[in-house]
Amino acid sequence: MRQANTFAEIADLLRQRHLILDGGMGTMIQGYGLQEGDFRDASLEKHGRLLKGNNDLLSITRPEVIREIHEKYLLAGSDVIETNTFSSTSIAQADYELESLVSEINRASVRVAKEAVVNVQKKMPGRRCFIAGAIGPTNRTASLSPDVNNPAYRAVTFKQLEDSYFEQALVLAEEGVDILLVETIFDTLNAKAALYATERVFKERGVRLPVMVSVTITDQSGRTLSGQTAQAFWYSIAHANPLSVGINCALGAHQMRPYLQELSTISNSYISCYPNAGLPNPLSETGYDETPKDTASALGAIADDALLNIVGGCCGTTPEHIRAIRERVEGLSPRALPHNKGRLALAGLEPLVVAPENPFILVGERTNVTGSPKFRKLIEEDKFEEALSVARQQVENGANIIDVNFDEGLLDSEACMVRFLNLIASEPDIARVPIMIDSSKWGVLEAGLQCVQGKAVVNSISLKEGKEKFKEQALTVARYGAAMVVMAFDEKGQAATRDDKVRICQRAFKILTEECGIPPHDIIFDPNVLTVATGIEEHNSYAVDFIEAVREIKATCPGCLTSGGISNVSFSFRGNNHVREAMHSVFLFHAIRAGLDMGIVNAGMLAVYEDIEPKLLEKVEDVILNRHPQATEALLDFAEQFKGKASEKDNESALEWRKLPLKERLSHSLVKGIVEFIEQDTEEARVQLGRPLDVIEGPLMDGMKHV
Ligand code: THG
Repeated sequence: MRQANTFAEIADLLRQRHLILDGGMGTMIQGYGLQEGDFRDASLEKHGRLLKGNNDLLSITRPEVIREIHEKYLLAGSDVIETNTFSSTSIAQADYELESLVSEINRASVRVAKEAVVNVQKKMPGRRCFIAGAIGPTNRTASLSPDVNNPAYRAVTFKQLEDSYFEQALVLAEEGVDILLVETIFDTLNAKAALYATERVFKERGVRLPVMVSVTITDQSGRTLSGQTAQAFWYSIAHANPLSVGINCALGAHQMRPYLQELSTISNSYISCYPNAGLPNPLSETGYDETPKDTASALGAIADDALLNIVGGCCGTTPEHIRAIRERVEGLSPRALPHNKGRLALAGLEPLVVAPENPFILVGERTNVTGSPKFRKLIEEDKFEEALSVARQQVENGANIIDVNFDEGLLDSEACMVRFLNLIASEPDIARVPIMIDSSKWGVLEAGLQCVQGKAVVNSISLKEGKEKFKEQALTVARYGAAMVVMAFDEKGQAATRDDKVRICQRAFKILTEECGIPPHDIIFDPNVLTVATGIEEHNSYAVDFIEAVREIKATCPGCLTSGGISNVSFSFRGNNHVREAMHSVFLFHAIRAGLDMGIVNAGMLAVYEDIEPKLLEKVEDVILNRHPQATEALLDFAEQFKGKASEKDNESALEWRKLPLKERLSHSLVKGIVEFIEQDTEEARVQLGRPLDVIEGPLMDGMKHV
C-alpha cells in the first residue's frame, strides 16, 4: 500500500525538533458565548433536540468561529491542528439525533481547517501546517457494562464502533487530512475498533496516512478507565504501528510523567503529550488551574529529559498556552526513537512479555468445556458467573494466560465465548492476564477477538484448509492485534512425526513472515502434543517427536515461539492424576530445555520435576523419552498403586476431604485457604454448638493451630 507523502515530511521534522499540536477547542468555543441559535442553520431549524453543546456542528453552522480558533493556534505556533470532529461519529451524534449529518460535519470540519491553513500561509508564506483528523472515543464503552446487574451486557459492540469510526475516518481521509488522530482513549477496545476502521479506510483508498494514538490515564491509579496500565495499552495497540503514541486530557502534564516514561521505554513510535491545563477550576477564566507558564513548565520538565516528540494542550489550554509550550521546548532535543527488538508482548489489564529471558509461560487450560468436566457442567447449567471461579482459580494458581474454549456440539459456542469474555472483563483479578481464545471454529475466534481489549492469542489457525484461507485468517487476526497459535496441520492432516511437524511449521513461517508481513514474535507454533503410552507402538515416539520438533523449529524459524497442550500427552493415564502430573512435569522439563516457550496446563497441578519419586521418575522418563520398548507396560504396572489416589493439588476431583468430620473439614479449609465451603461448614458448626462464639473459640481456633 502506498504511504502518503506526509509520512516522510513529518518524520523529517520529528527527527529535528518537537512537533507542536494545538490546544483546547471546547474552551475556546466557550469564549464566544454561543447560544442555541448558533448551533442551527435553516435545515436544522425544526430539529427536535437541543443542539447547544454539540460543538462539532459549528463547523457547519458557524464555520468562521472554528476557522478563527484554528488560525489562532497556527499563529501561536502549532504545526498540527486538529479538526473539530471529536464527536463526529454516528454513535456520539446519536445523542442529538444527528447521525445523518456525520459525513457532512466531518467534511465541513476538514474544509474549515484547510481554509485556516490557507489564511495563515497567506500571512506566513512557506509555513508548513498539518491537519489531523480528530477521532474521539465516543460516549460508549465496549469493555464495560453500564448495567451493574448484568456485567456481560454491552451498550455498544466492536462491530458497531468499527462501522461508526469507518464512516468518520473515510470522510476525513477523502477530504485530505494529513494525519488521523485517535484520541482521548478511555477504553482500548474502542480504540482497537477505531484502528481497525482506519486500516479499512487505508485499504479501501489504497493509501496509508500516519496515525497518532493518544490515551487518557484517568487518575493516579495509572490506569485507563477500562482498567489497563499504560504498558498494557501500548501492547494492545502496537499492531497499528502508529506514528505516535501518547497521553492527553485528564491529568496535568506533571502527573503523566511516569506513564510517558513507560511508553517512551517500550514503544518504537514517537511520543506525544497534550495535557489539560491542570484541574478544572470554575473560578479561573479558562475554567482550569494552570496558566500558560504552568503548563509550559510542566511539559518542559518532561521534554528536558528527552521523553517527548509531540506536545500540545487539551481541555483548558489556549493559544497562549501553546505559544508558551512552543517557546519552552524550542531548542530541546526531541526523544530519539529506541530500537527495541521484537518480542511477544501480550496484555490483559496488565502486560505480559514473553521473552527468552523470562520464565516459561503457563496457559491455564481449565476454562475449557472439553477439558474440564466442572467447567462444562457450570456452562451447561448456565452458571456463567460461577464458571468465572474456574478462571480465577487458574490465575491464582499461577496461570499467566487463560485458554478459553467452548467447542462443544450442544453449545452455541460463539454466544458462550462472547458472554464469558465479557464477564471476565469485569473481573480485574482475572482480566489482568491475557486471553487465549481457543476454538476450531473461525466464527468463534473472531467473535472472541471483538470482545478483548488487551492483546490476545488466537488458538488456533493452520494450513488445514489450504494456503489462501490460512493467509486470510492470519491477516485478520493480525488486524485485530492478536498473536496466533499455528498448529502443525496442513491440507493432508495433522503432523505426528518430527519431520512433518518441522516441515509444516517452516512452510507456515515463510508464508506468514514473507507473504503476510506478520512479525515472527506474534507466531506461536504448536507442533501437536499427542498421547503416548496408548499401547500402539507408533505412539511411543510422540513426546520425543514433539520435543525434537520444538528444537528444530526454534532453530530454523527465528523469533517465533512454541507452545503445546501438555495434558494431551497423558490421556492414556486418565483417572491416575498422580502419574499424569509426573508425566507433565517430565515432558515439560525436556520440552522447555528444547526451547518450548509456553504450555497449556492445569495451572496449580504441576509436580516439581525434582520432587518426583525416583522410581516413578525413571519409569515416566522412559515413556516420555521412549527409552525402551517395554516402557509403557512398565509404567502401567507401576502406576497401578497410584490409581484413584487423588492428587494433592487437584482441586477439582479431590473432594474426598468433604467426607471428613466437621472439625477436620474446617481445619482443612483453613490450612488450604479454601473459601468455598466455609459458610456451609461454619453454619453447621453453629447449629451443632448453638453460639457463634463457640464456633470461633472451638473448631475454628483448633483449625488455626494447623495453619
Ligand atoms: N494445542 C492447542 N490448544 C489446545 C490443545 C493443544 N486446546 C485444548 C487442549 N489441547 C489443551 N487443553 C486441555 C485441557 C484439559 C485437558 C487436556 C488438555 C485434560 N482434562 C482432563 C481430562 O480430560 O482427562 C479433565 C479431567 C478432570 O478434570 O477430571 O486432560 O494441544 N493449541
